[in-house]
Amino acid sequence: MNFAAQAAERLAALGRISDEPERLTRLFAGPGMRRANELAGSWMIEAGMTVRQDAIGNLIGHFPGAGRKTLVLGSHLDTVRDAGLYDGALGVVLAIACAAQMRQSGRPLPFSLDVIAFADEEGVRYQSAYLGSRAAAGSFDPRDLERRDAAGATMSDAIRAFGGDPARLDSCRLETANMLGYVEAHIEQGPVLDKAGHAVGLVTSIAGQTRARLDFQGRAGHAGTVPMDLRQDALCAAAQFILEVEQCARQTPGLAATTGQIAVEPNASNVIPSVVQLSLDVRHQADAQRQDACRRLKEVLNSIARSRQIECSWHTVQETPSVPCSLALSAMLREAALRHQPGLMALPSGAGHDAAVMAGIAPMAMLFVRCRDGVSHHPDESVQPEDIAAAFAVLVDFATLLAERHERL
Ligand code: HGY
Ligand code: MN
Ligand code: MN
Repeated sequence: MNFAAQAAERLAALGRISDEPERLTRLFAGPGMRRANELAGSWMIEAGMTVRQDAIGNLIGHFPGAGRKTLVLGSHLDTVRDAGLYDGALGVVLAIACAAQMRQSGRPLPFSLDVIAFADEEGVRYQSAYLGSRAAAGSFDPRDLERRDAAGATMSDAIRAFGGDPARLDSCRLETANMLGYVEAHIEQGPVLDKAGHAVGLVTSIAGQTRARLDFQGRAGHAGTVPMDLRQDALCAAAQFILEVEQCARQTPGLAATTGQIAVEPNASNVIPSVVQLSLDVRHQADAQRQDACRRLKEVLNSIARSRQIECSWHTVQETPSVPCSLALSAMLREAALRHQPGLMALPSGAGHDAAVMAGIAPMAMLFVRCRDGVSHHPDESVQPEDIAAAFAVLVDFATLLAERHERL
């Protein structure tokens, strides 16, 4: 079977593994992740790798090579709610296939090859992204273990129930002294490559992110009897803030800001809302710009609180700095890509990736793969088989170039 057909079959198989019956949702340490790890683990073994699952649930395939160095390839197997087939899974399928190809080539590999399927890049279940890669990079915050999901289960209980060990997350830390680098292939999740007619592209940097939770505390009341000028309506305050966030992002070049989640109490049609909880996601390639935008939004929040006599509070849940890709690894990725595509674009990633965390412990590079109309985080996510084949060829050529030149890194 050719690689593209195998990849399509494997992505479809992963797409059928979900925590929800009607749509693809595979969350950290859930039943879907267990089955996805089993399936991807079987592919790693087929590729000639030894396989282990670490204490947080990362799946790690190891292909021994000569020498002490290790190249790490990977992406994530968790998804958002109602996800597409390719975000994360494509990078894992490509990495396993690249390892299999390097083994089948018969040429001895001058470094070991690890493939990691990270346990939680999206952060959907516990509102804290990159749990798997943070554990692997040694930057996991143990206080996160006490976070509770929507059902009230703590992260540590979820890890234990999954078969992991929350008391031994230090053991997830990768050996970095001999790590050549981390390279991730991932769909672009934007329209740039599609508009340019390019199958693959090179990533220059990954945007920094601020994820926050905003609480609005107003006063419940009867929808029919409380006069409009005497209300402390938490939902109206939140609605005003949401539009201010949109305006701030529209007016700040390069800023993306999103309020994706909202919870309203008591959530009854005839009661003035008393409590609202809102998520906020702010991103920019330049950290100073992102931080300045957050400062301005905090001022807006305080002004709304005063004018509406609402208590508002901002809780920063997670901050991830903008990270540049390794010039040396990217140059090799560029050389490999130009063998398969006459022109090559280099573009920043507005989306976050485990690569942003791995950049903290090793040189990092990313290969973007075109996705139709840039649609992602949606079941309409779509990648052409020939683009998957192109990405595979680039990744194999990159690993081959690295095998020839790794001493010069
Ligand atoms: O949200 C993101 O940027 C990524 O898809 N987790
Ligand atoms: Mn995603
Ligand atoms: Mn992703």
